[in-house]
Amino acid sequence: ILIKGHAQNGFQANYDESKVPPYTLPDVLRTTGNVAVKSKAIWEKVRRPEIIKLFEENVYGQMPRSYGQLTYSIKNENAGAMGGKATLKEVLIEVVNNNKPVKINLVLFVPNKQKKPVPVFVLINNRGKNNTDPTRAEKSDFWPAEMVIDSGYAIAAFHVSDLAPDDTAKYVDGVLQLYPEQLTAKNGMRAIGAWAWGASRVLDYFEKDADIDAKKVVVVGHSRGGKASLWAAAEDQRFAICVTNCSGNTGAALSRRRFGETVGRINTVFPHWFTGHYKKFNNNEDSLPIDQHMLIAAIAPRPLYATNASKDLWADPKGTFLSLKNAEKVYALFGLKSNLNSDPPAINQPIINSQLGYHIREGEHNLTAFDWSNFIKFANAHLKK
Ligand code: GTR
Repeated sequence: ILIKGHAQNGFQANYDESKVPPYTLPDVLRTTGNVAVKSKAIWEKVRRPEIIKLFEENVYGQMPRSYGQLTYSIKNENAGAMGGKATLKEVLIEVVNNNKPVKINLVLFVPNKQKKPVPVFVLINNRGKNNTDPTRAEKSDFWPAEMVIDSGYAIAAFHVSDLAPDDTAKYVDGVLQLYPEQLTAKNGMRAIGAWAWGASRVLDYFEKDADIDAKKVVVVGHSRGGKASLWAAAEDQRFAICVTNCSGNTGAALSRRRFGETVGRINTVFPHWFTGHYKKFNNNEDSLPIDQHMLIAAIAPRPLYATNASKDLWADPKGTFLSLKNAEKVYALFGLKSNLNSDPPAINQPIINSQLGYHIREGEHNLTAFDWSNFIKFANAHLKK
């Protein structure tokens, strides 16, 4: 089967459930020192930090802990945007380190009717910049800003190229200039790490914007952006909710299933996304010290919403659902229930009232108005209680 939109480069993907090899997931509730994790305290003090470290070391790379300076300026403000429904702010966020700047261009709409501060959705935009057109001359379901504003939320977006261009050679022209030691280190961050780091800098800005409730930031990403939204929420516990849309391999899907995209394929076609050490696991998934259910678990107890699309087997819908299922026991340590059944829900039947939410949408690999309408419902269910 050739899944549309994804060049196969001679790579043979498995789409046959009966050919998924037998595998054993690392136990999310057992420390590397072989101690069973039975309390929230041990989870938070020992196991969660251990898991974050394993992902840094083996998958996404180190996250720089500090930076020299963060400043911002409002480049454009329009209180009469969207026919008076919203205030547009175009914000330039600038971070300087090692005497080098990185500039993040944030587009932000804040609803005018709502009492401030308001919760916000922020999209890590990995597609065309026209998807987040501040003039609204162009509108796109990839970022349906009017719908989000009408629901009483602010909506923001930044483009990944501001942090690290999505290109095997040019990815170094961004954040990595600020942290040259990351580039030489085998466990240094690469493009996906840089995008996630950028999401945290946007959150730093939200903390300074009186219109925004920085304790209610929903980080959203699609596909490669969804890998970054997961990593951002895992690394930075200030994010209130994580949304990962069709994130697939090295996103929300289990690597050991080797269904659709695999670690070897992703590292070959996108060598600039993950840390150098990750290449050791090409065709060697069983020796990974983690699997992606542990990334979901690292986000606990915060609500997480994952999605797939029925025609996007490349992103392994079943493997995504199983990641969530295998993270449930960590949420349970916090006394939080997930209302996922043992099998994935039917197509277009979202599971919203659950700490771990999920839907599989009819259609192709994409981020659509249907997806967003459910992110809003999920945020309503979790942020308004
Ligand atoms: C594909 C890649 C996926 C996913 C996707 C996208 O080519 O194999 O991992 O990131 O691109 O971002 O749409």
